[in-house]
Amino acid sequence: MATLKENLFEKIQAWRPRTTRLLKEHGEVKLGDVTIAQCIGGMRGVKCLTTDISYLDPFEGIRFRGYTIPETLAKLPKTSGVEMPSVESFFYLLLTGDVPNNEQTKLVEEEFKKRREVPGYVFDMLRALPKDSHPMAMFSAAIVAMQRESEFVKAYNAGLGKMDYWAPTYEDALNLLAKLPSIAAFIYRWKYKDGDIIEANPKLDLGGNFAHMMGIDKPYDDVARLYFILHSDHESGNVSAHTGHLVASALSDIYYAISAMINGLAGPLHGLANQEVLSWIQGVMDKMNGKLPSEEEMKKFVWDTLNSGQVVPGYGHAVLRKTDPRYTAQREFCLKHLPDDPIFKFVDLLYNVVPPILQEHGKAKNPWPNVDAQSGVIQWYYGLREYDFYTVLFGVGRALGVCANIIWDRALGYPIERPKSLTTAMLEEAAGIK
Ligand code: HAX
Repeated sequence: MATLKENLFEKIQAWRPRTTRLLKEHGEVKLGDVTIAQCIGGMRGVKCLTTDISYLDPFEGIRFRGYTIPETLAKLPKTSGVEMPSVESFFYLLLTGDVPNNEQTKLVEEEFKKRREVPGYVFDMLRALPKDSHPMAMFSAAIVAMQRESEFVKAYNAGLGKMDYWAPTYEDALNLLAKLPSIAAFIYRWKYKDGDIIEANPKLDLGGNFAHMMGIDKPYDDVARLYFILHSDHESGNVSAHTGHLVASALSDIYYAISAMINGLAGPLHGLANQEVLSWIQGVMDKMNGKLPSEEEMKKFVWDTLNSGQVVPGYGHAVLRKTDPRYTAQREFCLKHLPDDPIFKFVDLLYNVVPPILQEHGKAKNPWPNVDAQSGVIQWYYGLREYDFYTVLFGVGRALGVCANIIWDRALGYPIERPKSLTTAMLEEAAGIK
């Protein structure tokens, strides 16, 4: 049977002529114009990136390799006794575009298992950091510390040709992805559990092993699988995916690129919003002495946040214009496993209260909840209450999508990214006001 890398290479060879043809024969075709508002306003809606790993429709939400979230969860193979597909089967889909059978899933499982050992110096380095460092800073540092392991750098320095860049990038990506769960779990147990580290269990899949190393019982293995899958990719323009792609476009290796990706994810407007949501909820709960507020009381808390000039975390999105299906998938999980949980009730009450308020407030283009509004409640329920760790979980998931993207960037020979900037005076001149 062919290896994962051989299967991928077959896909790459079949894909390359499509990109070449578009560039050579249709490179001048226009996809849109850029307005001053887009130039000043964070390039919102400018069509200037290509990815085939996922696509985000404003109203439908994310599709991974053409499949919606419910389709993805239904189509991927599952082992008996678990509710969610394995992360390994999902990564096969992201990387190759094919829904794997059990044998193909095994190929990824074996790749991850043989690459799982984390170099000892990474743990030494983490132990040397102040314990009050943010877990995202620890995670980013651990990843970049492994840069010396890069196969891409070795091959590049030895004179590798451009068409082959993808191959050592694939090695780096798999080497890194296989290690991220152990590093994340180490950070958690080191920082919050007195350094009581739980060794990996090589018999388990990535999600199961992560739950084991975190020291959290079933069904947290399924929570981990669902969480990593849902957070993996959201096309290429969001801060984390774009940062990973941008840094890798300079031919910086995967370790530099994914460490940078983590740094972008750590912002409160992006991945850190899941931490912010829980912290916001806890703040309200403290004020209510643990009691669930009435709808009227909740409205007042939301308005107080807005009136103090802050955003309501977990609501709004730069692209989406409806409830995030990643929110819905997690909500369904909550309805099944923790319907009576007080924080879930709280989150559900917010779902009723916040959108009309944001509409009345009149600023946010999307008043609906995003992925981060729902994800913390599940973690909290299963005992992971140190909410500044939540974005690390997001990072483990997001790395799956960004690594798959970077491998394909290299396979298709995407160049260094370099958009053009203008001065304010130039914009004024274009507007005819100068
Ligand atoms: N609460 C209050 N105001 C909001 C808001 C919210 N949830 N969402 C947007 N707005 C405001 C913006 O701050 C902006 O105000 P100004 O004109 O004063 O600058 C205005 O509405 C227009 O913003 P927008 O065009 O609707 O949204 P953007 O594309 O600029 O930003 C954000 C998208 C996700 C950053 C934004 O909605 C936000 O800050 N949400 C809260 C934080 C959050 O949940 N982030 C996670 C998003 C999902 C994600 O990436 N996860 O990782």
